[in-house]
Amino acid sequence: MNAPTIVRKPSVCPHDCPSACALDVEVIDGQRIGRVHGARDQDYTAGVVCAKVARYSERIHHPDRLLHPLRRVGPKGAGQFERVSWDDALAVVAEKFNAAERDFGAESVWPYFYAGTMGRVMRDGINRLTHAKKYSRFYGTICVGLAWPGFIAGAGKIAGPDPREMAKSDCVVLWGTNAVATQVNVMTHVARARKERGAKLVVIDIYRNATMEQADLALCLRPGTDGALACAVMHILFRDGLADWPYLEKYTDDPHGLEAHLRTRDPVWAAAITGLEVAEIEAFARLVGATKKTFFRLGYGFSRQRNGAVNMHAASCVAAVTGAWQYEGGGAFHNNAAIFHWKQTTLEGHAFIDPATRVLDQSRVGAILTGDPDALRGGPPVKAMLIQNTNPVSVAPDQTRVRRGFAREDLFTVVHEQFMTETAAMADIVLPATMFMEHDDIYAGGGHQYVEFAGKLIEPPGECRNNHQVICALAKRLGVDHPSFDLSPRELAEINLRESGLPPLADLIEKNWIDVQPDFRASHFLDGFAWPDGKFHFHVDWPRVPYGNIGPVGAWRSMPDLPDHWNAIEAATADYPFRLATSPSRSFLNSTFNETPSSLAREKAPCVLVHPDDAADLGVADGDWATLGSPRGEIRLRAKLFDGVQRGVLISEGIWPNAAFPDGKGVNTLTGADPVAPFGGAAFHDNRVWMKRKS
Ligand SMILES: Nc1nc2c(c(=O)[nH]1)N[C@H]1C(S)=C(S)[C@@H](COP(=O)(O)OP(=O)(O)OC[C@H]3O[C@@H](n4cnc5c(=O)[nH]c(N)nc54)[C@H](O)[C@@H]3O)O[C@H]1N2
Ligand SMILES: Nc1nc2c(c(=O)[nH]1)N[C@H]1C(S)=C(S)[C@@H](COP(=O)(O)OP(=O)(O)OC[C@H]3O[C@@H](n4cnc5c(=O)[nH]c(N)nc54)[C@H](O)[C@@H]3O)O[C@H]1N2
Ligand code: SF4
Ligand SMILES: [Mo]
Repeated sequence: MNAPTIVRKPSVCPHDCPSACALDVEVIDGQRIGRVHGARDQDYTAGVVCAKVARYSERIHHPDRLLHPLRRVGPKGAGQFERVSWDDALAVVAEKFNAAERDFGAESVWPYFYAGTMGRVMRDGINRLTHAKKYSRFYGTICVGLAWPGFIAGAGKIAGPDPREMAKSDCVVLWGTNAVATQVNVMTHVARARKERGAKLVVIDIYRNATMEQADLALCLRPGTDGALACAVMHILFRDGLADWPYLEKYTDDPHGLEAHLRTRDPVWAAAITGLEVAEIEAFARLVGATKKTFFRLGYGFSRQRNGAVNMHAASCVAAVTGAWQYEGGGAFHNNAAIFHWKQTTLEGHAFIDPATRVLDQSRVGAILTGDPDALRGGPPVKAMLIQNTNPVSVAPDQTRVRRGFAREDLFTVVHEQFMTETAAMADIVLPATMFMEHDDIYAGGGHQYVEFAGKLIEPPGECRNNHQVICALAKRLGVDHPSFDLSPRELAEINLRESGLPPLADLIEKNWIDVQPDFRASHFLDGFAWPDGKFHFHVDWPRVPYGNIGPVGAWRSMPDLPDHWNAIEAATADYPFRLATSPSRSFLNSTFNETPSSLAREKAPCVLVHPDDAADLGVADGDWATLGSPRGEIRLRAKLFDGVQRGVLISEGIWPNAAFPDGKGVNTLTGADPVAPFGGAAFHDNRVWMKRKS
């Protein structure tokens, strides 16, 4: 027998992760995937990938992959399906979509997608069909809806210093991101700064996670209190002469107004709100005040609170008061979305858009499917859905309502998936999807500055088809006759790059990735911030922040105009005495990888971390079963005693399959889908709950 031939091929990790790693993949005999490595010669990835993607062969060659189209035969959600041909499956979809359109109007069809793949053609192409058919449009709020407006409020756009500059920093502040678990490459650059420059690492989080374990200064505060911390830090900077006045006068809107406003927001005030010691707050302020090259790496986690946008803005303001933005290795960075100037004109079929077509909020899928008139924005019920790259029955907030919605016998759903997820199990038609090494696409980093290409490396198994094929085939059957549905993924990628002013596809294919970081002056806003007046804004007129397409929602009228502790969170009460965060786990990526054996083995079982003193009060011992209840529902899981949280705070890591819980109810049973100010989104880490021992 011949030894297998292993060829190393370039690729890109498609998952919903700011790292968008450049990969170096072992392809065995041209048919199978072996070990996956990080590309060594791409300087952001720098040879490192997370363990779950290194073992991708487990996922791509998983015995449970969907291989054939299926049609439901039993009752909704019972999991009884029969195999059908692609032709028959697509014919049923077209018939049902057309029936919904005929009886309830085109807006009764709602294509629903998210970032299960970050490939631009495969992820965003669904919008072309939506717009061509005037179906209800999709407003993606679940992830960035709070963080992005919060960052734009100050700097004017989502961009900032080159993330590789973390390695040139004297102090890196990881604020509300568990980077060791969620974007491991950040730690590569932090490690360099520490090794080569003796840089300090500050971690601000609500529990002692793997990232905080590495910190020189660890600030473990109460959830939803980062605005108070940021205000007290800026108070100290002004008080102690550590504010950079020449910078403030030149680059910010109203430093004197800010200073006056912060006079009452002193460390004693913030200590009471955050649960931190005054000395900890003073030490943090002194460190960032004295260290000009401080890089504030602002994560998503701390924005997933009902005051999250305000807290994100407040944290970004600290870098303006110290003037850190001026220096290489300094400033505040959240995500690089704006540097790519994506124009999705052809890919998303912008020419087809009718602005009168309603837009429905992703996070409110439960309310929408159960007929809430406000969530439906006064329009018709949703009667049919096409779902790609997302698993709402598991990941969306207020799961009880989401499940009730998907269980409607009069709702027709088609789910295009790689696995029989909880959402696919509720479908009428299930279509098998390719994985990234089985199709072509282009990608861009959120946490870095590369545009990347990844080509098809192996043939898909069974009858799997890619998202683009399904969208184009459906368009044909639904009577859409437009050349944009006849293009190949490469042709669409080529057009997308050209419309965006990015390098041509041929260059990308040849080089694998292209660096589009703007120059130093632009990245550091040295010629002005992205507001018309060129200033960093301490004052925020929230409804005017250029973000969002359904207008202000929630409690936006009571949002503070200057950085503050905005008391909009689900504070604990006598009935719900704990605050629960549902933080990501290291070995799952949202609900992805919760099907691979090694990730499951590492994460073991769903559990809740509880402070030992709280556990003692409740009579709960390590490993006991516990019940958690929020105003939205109850779940059962094991308790784990853990002293790395403040009292009254609970953490449950990871989006486990709902079936991993004894009652089949997942963690999102507890989370709320009330639209969060200013423009909607989900406060996944902001839940008041009770906890009981359960024998
Ligand atoms: N392994 C793994 N990687 C992932 C994901 C995953 O599920 N697993 N998900 C991917 C996706 S879609 C995203 S958006 C990113 C998100 O990645 P991150 O930006 O890291 O955001 P989160 O993981 O939601 O939360 C980060 C940390 O913030 C903490 N936190 C919660 N509330 C507060 C608060 O009020 N204040 C402070 N200071 N901290 C708080 C959480 O407990 C958590 O430790 O990660 C991506 N990468
Ligand atoms: N409790 C709690 N809930 C959360 C969060 C939290 O922190 N706590 N985080 C929230 C966040 S930030 C996010 S972004 C959401 C994400 O939630 P989801 O959008 O559900 O996230 P993923 O698990 O990334 O991707 C979902 C599915 O996409 C499929 N998929 C991948 N590639 C393709 C493809 O090419 N084609 C097709 N058709 N399917 C594909 C995968 O098989 C997977 O089942 O979850 C949110 N939910
Ligand atoms: S760190 Fe993120 S981008 Fe990199 S391989 Fe892992 S999931 Fe993919
Ligand atoms: Mo996300």
